[in-house]
Amino acid sequence: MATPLESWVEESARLTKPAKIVWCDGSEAENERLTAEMLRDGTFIELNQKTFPNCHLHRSHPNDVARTEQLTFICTRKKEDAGPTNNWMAPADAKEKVRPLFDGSMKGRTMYVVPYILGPEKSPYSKIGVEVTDSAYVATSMRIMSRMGKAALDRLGSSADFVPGLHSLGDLDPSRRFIMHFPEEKLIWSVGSGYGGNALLGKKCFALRIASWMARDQGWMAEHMLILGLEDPSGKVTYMAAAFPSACGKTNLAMMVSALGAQGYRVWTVGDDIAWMHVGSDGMLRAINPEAGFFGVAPGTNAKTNPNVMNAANRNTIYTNVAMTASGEPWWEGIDGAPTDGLINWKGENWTTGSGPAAHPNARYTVPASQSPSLSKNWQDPEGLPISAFIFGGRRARLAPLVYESHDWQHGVFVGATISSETTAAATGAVGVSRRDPMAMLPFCGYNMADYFGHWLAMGPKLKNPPRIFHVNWFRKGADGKFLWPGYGENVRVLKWILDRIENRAGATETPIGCVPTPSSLTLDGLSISRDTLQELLSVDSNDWIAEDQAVGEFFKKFGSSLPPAIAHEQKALADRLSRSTVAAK
Ligand code: OXD
Ligand code: MN
Repeated sequence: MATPLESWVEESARLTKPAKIVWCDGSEAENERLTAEMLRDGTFIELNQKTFPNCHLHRSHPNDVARTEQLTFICTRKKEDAGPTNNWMAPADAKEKVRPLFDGSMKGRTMYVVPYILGPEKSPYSKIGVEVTDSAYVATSMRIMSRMGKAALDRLGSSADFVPGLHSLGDLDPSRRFIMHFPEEKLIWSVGSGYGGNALLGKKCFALRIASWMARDQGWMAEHMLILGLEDPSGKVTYMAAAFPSACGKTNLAMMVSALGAQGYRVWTVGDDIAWMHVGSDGMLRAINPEAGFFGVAPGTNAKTNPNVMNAANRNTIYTNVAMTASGEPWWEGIDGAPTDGLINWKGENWTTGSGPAAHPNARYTVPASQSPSLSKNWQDPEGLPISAFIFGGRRARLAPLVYESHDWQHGVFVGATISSETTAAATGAVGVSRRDPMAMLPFCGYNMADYFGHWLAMGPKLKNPPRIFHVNWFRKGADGKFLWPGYGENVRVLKWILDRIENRAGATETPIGCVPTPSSLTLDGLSISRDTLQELLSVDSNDWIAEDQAVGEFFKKFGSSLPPAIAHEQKALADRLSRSTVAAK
């Protein structure tokens, strides 16, 4: 008798009508074969194999270069279960609309069956997905981003406990592009895109949208968070998880080379994008990284901003939409070194000064986590690593201080629910526009965000030692429009303050929004930063915050009566603290 997986693959093949079906085993030999095929048909362009062994360049269709949030749907029976921040379609309508696009979409093409594990192979918290796709690029990318192939099939056996994801490139026409999630039946359908989060279905579709739904039902958390360990001079490692919106520096922070290395503070990478967290038997929140690779934004990456990834991405790496030098090396804006003669842009054209960016602003590297010199030796701990702090952040040119700590769990959930950031090239649409992005999950929460806030509120009391909750802002600018804080490796100074708060040894000043560092509690030796700049970085302007809190109130109105009362209470309590502080200042 056919297993549930075999039946679903047969059903998918009946619909999409591929010329042949290949079950991926994840082996080296298979990877070599797919790579050779892609080099032959032009899907891959060979990079310089001497300096970048086993590295390849893929150029996606120019209209298919980022996640398309407007074409991404949560398909639940009841509209209110998707909530006001998601696009919604009824499951039957979604299938009726999209099925014809899959009908015969793989004619003359190969269907790859890509089984994968999200999370460490032996972890009880890991889960299995199977993606059926007509893109060899997707299959080889999934091999880097997850534990793909035989290990997943062995773990699955004849069980039906997997998340199926049907993917086809279709005709790549945006008017026939849909990324559909059916959380009630744990199913994903994606058609018309071959790019990133739209096509690598284990990432945003399963590990965040479907998993957040499962996590709410099952009492755990699936979050858009990096996981890092901060080692102190005694060798003790404290783990932290941080949520920043897309392309706001999660990968760089997770892989940071610490500016306080000489003092014994080092940063270890566990994950750069997604954290799955369960209540451990010790009452701590324990995090695993469901992924096995980094799909990071290339532009802006260099030996200063992320030396570890520069060392990791020089072998076995797939590059997408970067530029290529005359000697066949990847190139992008912000890399070390100016553009050289003969540069080819991301579309495959000769690049000339003034002809626009050579690399697409959302160009990516796909690199195995195991290649990073910063990878924690515990990154595959099956029980997950204990999280002592959550850090929220975004790009805020004004307003938010360098770092502040929330008063307690409920207040911290409010802080996370109100984060806001300027949009980036990770999604299509205008760049640089401020938007609220609660917990950096706005594009990734698979259910009603008001219920998601409720789930967060409910998680705190289940923990003996809930993580302390902080907010950071590396992007504050002075009156001259320049960044006030140097960022990158220097951000370890803020992580150290967070650690010192956890260990009850750092001073802080109470403000209406939370506790900010006293200037002397930050370790600033070796950094040239003036007293005035520091003061500006840490300042909290009550009048600006009153306007912010009112905007937050407006944002929350979209959730109507589903907004948890505790969140509304926090918004009001902040307004009261702010008005008391402006009265006191008069
Ligand atoms: C990503 C994103 O690719 O958040 O990680 O867009
Ligand atoms: Mn992300």
